Amino acid sequence: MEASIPVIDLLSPGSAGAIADACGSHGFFKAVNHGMDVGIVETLEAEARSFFALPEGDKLSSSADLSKPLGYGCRSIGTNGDVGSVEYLLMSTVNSNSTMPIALCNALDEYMRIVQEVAGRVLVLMAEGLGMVDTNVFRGMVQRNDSDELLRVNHYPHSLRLEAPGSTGFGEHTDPQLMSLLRSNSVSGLQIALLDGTWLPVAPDAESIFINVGDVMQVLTNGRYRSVRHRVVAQAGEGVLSRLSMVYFGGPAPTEWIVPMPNLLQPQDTIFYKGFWWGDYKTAASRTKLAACRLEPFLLH
Ligand code: GA4
Repeated sequence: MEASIPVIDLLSPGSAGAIADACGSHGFFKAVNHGMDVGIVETLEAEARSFFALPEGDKLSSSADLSKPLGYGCRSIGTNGDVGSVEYLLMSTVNSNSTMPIALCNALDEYMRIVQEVAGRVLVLMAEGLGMVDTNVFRGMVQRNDSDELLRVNHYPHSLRLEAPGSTGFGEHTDPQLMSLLRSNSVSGLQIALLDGTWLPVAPDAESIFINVGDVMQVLTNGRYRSVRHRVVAQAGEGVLSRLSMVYFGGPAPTEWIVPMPNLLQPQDTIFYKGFWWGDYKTAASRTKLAACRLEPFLLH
């Protein structure tokens, strides 16, 4: 297998096939020609940076209306003792009457709007690459009124890294949803695990976006697309900039039954996973440690 990150031009005629290959081999790829509005991305980056520059008390109180585990967080990830040298904002789309700075709310709303559109296009290509007749099937799952979409803005300040030298930024894990779409500034740190377990650093690229396959997609495709383990390693150097990333997570509705899709199976195929409701999977996931193999209880073989 190629020890480099697949790069896919979303506008090229062969993009669906290239995406299917990348999702099978790496569960990850970099997308260029994605059409995300640069102004909207940069506005959110600037607003998020101003927010993270506020005193800790202000950050906590200004997101207190977002109920746990959503809102502003610092050092602790999830609710089961995981820590990282990271602070973040985590929110679902339904986030109207927030007490966060209005300019930040607007920037988040605008970003959510454009990221949903790009994620939708990528999900269509992911279905097309599998030869599915209904190429809307994945997009439809994450774009229902009750779909479980999340947006996370992660900041890796030098101060937190110095507080805990040698610490990880964000520990290794797979994402539970169908797919995630990440955009970061030009500061490195992201790594993905290859099939043989080695970690491959992902060169940052503020102009591109990065897509990773999540657990639900692995199940729906009966393992043809691979949910990739990834992590962010805090950098030893003292650059001027700190890493800032924004990640969209495309999850289904709580009532969606997740099982290998019959139209992707041949009669002779082995079925690898038991089905589950997304709502139950999410609840179970929230009780696990970050690094846990959350699909293990659903493996049939
Ligand atoms: C990993 C992917 C997303 O960031 C996230 C994370 C969630 C959280 O921060 O609350 C979890 C983690 C993530 C999976 C296991 C549990 C829940 C932290 C954690 C230890 C928002 C998500 O959906 O799952």
